[in-house]
Amino acid sequence: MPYRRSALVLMALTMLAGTALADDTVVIVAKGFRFDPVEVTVKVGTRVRWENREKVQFHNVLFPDLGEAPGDYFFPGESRERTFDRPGTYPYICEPHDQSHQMRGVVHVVE
Ligand SMILES: [Cu+2]
Repeated sequence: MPYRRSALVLMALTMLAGTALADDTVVIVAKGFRFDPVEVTVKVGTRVRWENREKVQFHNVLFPDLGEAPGDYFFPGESRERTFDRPGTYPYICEPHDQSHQMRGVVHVVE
């Protein structure tokens, strides 16, 4: 049955690359002072979205290696997005919770 087969393919892709959505967006959940999944592998051009699913806690996303200012805090129900246009390994942290909770993750971008 074609539908079932495509569902299996989607499930496999989801396991490889976080939560794959139809619009080439991969979702990373911020909850319990963790990023989940901690590591994702995405293709160049993929949009990554961090969704805050805490009850009250804010977070941000900072890529220390890129020399950028920390991203604004985002609160429950809010999200942040970034599109990766070059292959590479992109470690990131939640700046206010990196020390106390080791809240960090990695985005691997491949061709
Ligand atoms: Cu945080």
